[in-house]
Amino acid sequence: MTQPNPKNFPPRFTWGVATSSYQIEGAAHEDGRSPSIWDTFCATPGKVLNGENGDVACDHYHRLDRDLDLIQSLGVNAYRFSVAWPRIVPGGRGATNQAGLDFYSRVVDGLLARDITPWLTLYHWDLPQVLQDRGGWPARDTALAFGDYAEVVTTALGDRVKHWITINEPWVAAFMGYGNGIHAPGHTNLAESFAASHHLLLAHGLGVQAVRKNVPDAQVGITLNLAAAYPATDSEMDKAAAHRQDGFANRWYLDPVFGRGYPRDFVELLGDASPQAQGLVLPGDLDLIGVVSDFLGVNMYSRSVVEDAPDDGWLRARGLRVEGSEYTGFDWEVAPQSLTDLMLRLQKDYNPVAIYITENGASYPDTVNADGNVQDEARTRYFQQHLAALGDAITDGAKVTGYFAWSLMDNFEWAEGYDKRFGIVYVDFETQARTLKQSGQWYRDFLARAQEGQPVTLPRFPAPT
Ligand code: PNW
Repeated sequence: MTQPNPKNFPPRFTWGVATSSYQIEGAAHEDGRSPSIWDTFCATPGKVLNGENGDVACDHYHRLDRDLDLIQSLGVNAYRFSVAWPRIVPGGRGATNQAGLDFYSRVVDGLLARDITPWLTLYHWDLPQVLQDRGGWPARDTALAFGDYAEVVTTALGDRVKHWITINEPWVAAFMGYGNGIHAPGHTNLAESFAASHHLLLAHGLGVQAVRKNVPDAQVGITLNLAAAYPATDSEMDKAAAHRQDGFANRWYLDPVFGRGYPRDFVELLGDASPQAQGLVLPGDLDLIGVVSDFLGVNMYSRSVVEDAPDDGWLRARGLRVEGSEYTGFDWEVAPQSLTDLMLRLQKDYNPVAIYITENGASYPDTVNADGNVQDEARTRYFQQHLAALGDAITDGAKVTGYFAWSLMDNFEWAEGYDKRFGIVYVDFETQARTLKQSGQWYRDFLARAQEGQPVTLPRFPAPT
């Protein structure tokens, strides 16, 4: 079996676990939080598996201290979480809700007391519904409202939070929210989705500005979900299809964030649906989006293998299931080598100052055995293979400086409800009991070896049973 070598990771590497607000918090109607587009989407029949929602989720909002102990017991030195905009500015714009800020202040203080570095994501998809009612991400005003919200959060928490992620996965928020409609708010309009993508990137630029202004000693970046795209065959047609897929999933976001503007071939392909053709790219926008940031966050789960498909929609590319490959419970191909390829390609093509893997993980249908253990061999192997692949990329020159496993615990997996489990901690959603899975034990033991000889604080609490 492929085993990662802890020695391949440089000293002071950031090792963490990640979550997001709507997926874990619950307390959806408490302490002044207003509805987000996900509350609305979940309440719309047929949108989320089994009609489930995030009203309770992992009840993290009420179990904060125990969950922070759990995080500490893993021996991580960082924790990535997101702030729910509707808790902070329930009206989308305007008045601040102090109770919302107080909760995240407790999160941050609890982490710092345990010697864990907080990594704060400002937007992980829970847009206040009131802003969707005024047009959502396809409207430029939403980006401006995000700028105000970022101003509030950086002012309130910037004295203690020094690692900021502006936007999580603009591709998913834009395309799955407004293009294929699988995510909230469930619209299906290509032009709208590309308008949304431009305003999400604009929001990133405004977020960087707010962090720089209010937390000058902070590091700030964006998190993109990236998947290396490979042609199904060596044919020129399939190679061109893979290049289009790469434009769609990767270059559309990477190019502007690294100051190059939008990739011209893809603007052309989009035609009337491009933000340029819609007249949405205003003077100064590309400078704002391309402002130099401190790191690139990458969420990596899989790769895509595509063939030319002349009749298949506007992208004319079809993703293929790879014969003989292993697939996760989410039906995503397990493709660790593509992580090495992706990291080296980013280093070569974009030369980022630093790359953090802000999410990586796999979903499988876990069960608790009679002896109380969760033997998630497949997930354990997934982490081992991907960390080995990441170690290879670092050895070959990729400037990767951190890794966050997705996720700390099983949680509300968006359109899949509670059916898909990504946690290294098992959550019984009836009792809210948490059980460290075999993968979590492996990760904890691996981190102990990777951080050997480094200044780490040993957990003050025993691992929960
Ligand atoms: C990410 N895709 O979502 C999110 O950041 C997490 O909140 C989520 O739980 C996790 O991955 C697992 O799904 C993605 O279709 C959703 O390529 C869809 C895609 C990628 C990432």
